[in-house]
Amino acid sequence: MSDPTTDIAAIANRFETEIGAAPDLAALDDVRVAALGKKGEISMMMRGLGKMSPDEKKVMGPALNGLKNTVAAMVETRKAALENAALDAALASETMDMSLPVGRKTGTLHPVQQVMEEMAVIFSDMGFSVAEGPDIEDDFHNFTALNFPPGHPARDMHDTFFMVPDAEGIQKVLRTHTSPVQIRTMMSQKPPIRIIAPGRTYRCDSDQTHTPMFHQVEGLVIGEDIHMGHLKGCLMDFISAFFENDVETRFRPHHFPFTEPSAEMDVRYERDGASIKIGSGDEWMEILGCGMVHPNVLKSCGLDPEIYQGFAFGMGVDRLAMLKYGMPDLRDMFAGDPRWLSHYGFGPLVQASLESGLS
Ligand code: 2U9
Repeated sequence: MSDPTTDIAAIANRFETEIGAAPDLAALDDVRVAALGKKGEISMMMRGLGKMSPDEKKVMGPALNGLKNTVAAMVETRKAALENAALDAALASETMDMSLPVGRKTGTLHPVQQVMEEMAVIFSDMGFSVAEGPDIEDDFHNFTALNFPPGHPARDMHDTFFMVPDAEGIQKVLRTHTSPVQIRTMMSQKPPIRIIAPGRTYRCDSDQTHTPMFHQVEGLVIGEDIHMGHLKGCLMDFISAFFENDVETRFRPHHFPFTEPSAEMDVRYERDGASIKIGSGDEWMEILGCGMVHPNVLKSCGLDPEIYQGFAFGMGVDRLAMLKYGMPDLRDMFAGDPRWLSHYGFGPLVQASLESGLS
């Protein structure tokens, strides 16, 4: 009778050859099942241990266990090699030459981004710089410093998103306007100040004309001799430059907590079929809010209202983008549909400028 351990070595050799020859993962798995599966050759041999004499078991038990472990290890090694080879092949066939010129499908600049850049170009030309601040604000910068005293009803009108209070019980908010940026600027910079603050703002409001996240551009000018005439001239010039057209405007008294006096600016417009023409016509449309900075706001920022005055304004970018570029529905703006973006988006490599045209 032949030595059973010699047979085991022969079986190990045979499986080694089959495993090494398996051309892919599926073929390798067939070999594994044939050896180690429930009815595989090695599993069946191990089942036979029960019928052996104690002496035979002593020899064959460890030998068969060794065979099982050796074949399992060979399968794992071959599997890793086949997986690596598959990855190498995929990497070789899917290479991308990053130095090639961009193809037909480039991304586009969102109209809101385009409009914010156009505004920055117009205001830079008037000597403004761009200021930014955090989207998550504290109560002082978003409300108190802007002359919204605690408990004031105007706070409720802002439909504020409140954050979960932190360990010290301080509750921050998602800024409801970009005005806290101007507060931060006044507290850290000495006048004269001439800034615009573009950015995202948030209010818990969602319907046909409101999205919970929207964009504003606000502006602030502070000096020692700033008056309402500066405000009117600046905003009239801005609107004509923005609509690339002479635009007739009017100012109506209004109320904001942070400005006194306050006004809203309307522009003339007319309907031309389904589209709207801004600049002339028989109808008026509200386009922005503005006013002289309230003395309480100046005081909150450590400025003496007897020495300094200024004007401020705020406008909704999303609505201005719709008016200028004719998008019919506000909600499509932030749906992320690539067809909408390729239709209304702007070339990412074209910079808005007053010389070459804004849009
Ligand atoms: C400081 C002082 C005053 C910013 C202003 C408005 C008027 C205004 C709205 C326009 C459309 C918001 O997006 S909208 O709903 N804004 O009407 N904003 S004055 O006044 C400030 C800001 C900061 C320190």
